[in-house]
Amino acid sequence: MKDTISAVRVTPIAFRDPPLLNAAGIHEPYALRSIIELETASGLIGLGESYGDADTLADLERVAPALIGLDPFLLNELTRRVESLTVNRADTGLNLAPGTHGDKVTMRVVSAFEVACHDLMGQLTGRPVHELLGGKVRDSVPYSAYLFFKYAEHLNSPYQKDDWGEALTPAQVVAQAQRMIGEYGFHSIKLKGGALEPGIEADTVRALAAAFPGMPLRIDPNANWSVDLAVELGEELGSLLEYYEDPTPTLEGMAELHRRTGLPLATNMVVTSAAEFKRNATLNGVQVVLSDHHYWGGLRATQQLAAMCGTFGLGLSMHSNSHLGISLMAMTHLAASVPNLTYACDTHYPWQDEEVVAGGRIKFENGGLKVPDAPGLGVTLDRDALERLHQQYLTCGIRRRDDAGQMRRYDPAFEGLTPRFTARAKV
Ligand code: GKR
Ligand code: MG
Repeated sequence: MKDTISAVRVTPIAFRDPPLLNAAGIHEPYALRSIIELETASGLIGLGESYGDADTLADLERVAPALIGLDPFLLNELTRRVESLTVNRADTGLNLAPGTHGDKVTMRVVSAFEVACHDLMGQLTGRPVHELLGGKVRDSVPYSAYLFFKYAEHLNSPYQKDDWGEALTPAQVVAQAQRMIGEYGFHSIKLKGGALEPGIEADTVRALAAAFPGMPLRIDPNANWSVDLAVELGEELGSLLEYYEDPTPTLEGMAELHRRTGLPLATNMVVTSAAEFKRNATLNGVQVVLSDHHYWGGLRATQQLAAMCGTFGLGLSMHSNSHLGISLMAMTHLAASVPNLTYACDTHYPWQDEEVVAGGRIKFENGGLKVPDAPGLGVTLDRDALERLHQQYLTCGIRRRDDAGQMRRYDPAFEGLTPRFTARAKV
């Protein structure tokens, strides 16, 4: 049946987010997302989820009217219409969220609507999204336990305290891992680094390796270590790591690190576009690319990235920012359809306790998500939850993610310079 888009809705939401530490500072008490609905003439609704910062919302709203009348199968036409209405800007986004950078406006708007078009195509054909992408090559998509150093509570916020408690020492992070792995069954670990004194982070990697022998382990300091420090810690920790994620800034810095250590390096910071992919092919800065359909141009463009990784002999993994269930299901369909996505994907999902999809929180089984076979993405909206999270957006006062500004509430002198650490503290 031929159907066309008759209404487009973009709803900003805010959901609770714990005080997680990273290279840029600390998570604010609420994370922002946009929920995209493409309604068709026959009454179907295709869903998407994207960033919720003010710039992304404005870009999505500007394009929305131009999608009326579009056949959701015509993705090339979708791209043409988005391109005609969006302009890439100077790169001012948060360094840790490359998808929000000004130079990715067109790609992230295409991505947001492309996922919702896939949901519609699936509903129109009675096929799950993974079948539109070639079919699943795995029945369950594995995710990793994403650990963070964290404070016990937020300052000056109605959402102050989560039940995970403080994690500022190796023992506390091991306890966090035990709980997360116990509850979700994950079979690999990612530790967000670049936040505390590097010696503590190195001790934490060693403590995790001792507590979970043989479990694949990654650390991601988000480019907050100088090359020399990354070499020193890489030589110490390398044998414990599955891959070493963005320890040091720039492709050139990563290339030097790889030359000096031989370690496999991964990134979601320095290979975030086709142009950077090309430069990496010359420099050999990273050997594993972390995909993210929210800014690579959607599900099909991420499959093309996977093919390029295959051609250039690079590994492929997937990273995330704070997100809810529509993103999680899009990631799952995509990951299920990519044969060379051989690492467990990241997800922030265990850090959230709210949801916007009907049925509430999506359940992991044995560290993975069963790939749904229902038409489309396989999720629908809980309208009451959408309204509640939208009201939370209206009252929370946050309009752009600002981890450094949030950190200045705790430490007014915090500058958030990168790389912040050039050596471990002398003992
Ligand atoms: O949520 O603090 C965070 C992460 O650091 C996120 O912003 C990163 O984009 O998880 C991401 C990563 O792998 O770098
Ligand atoms: Mg990363």
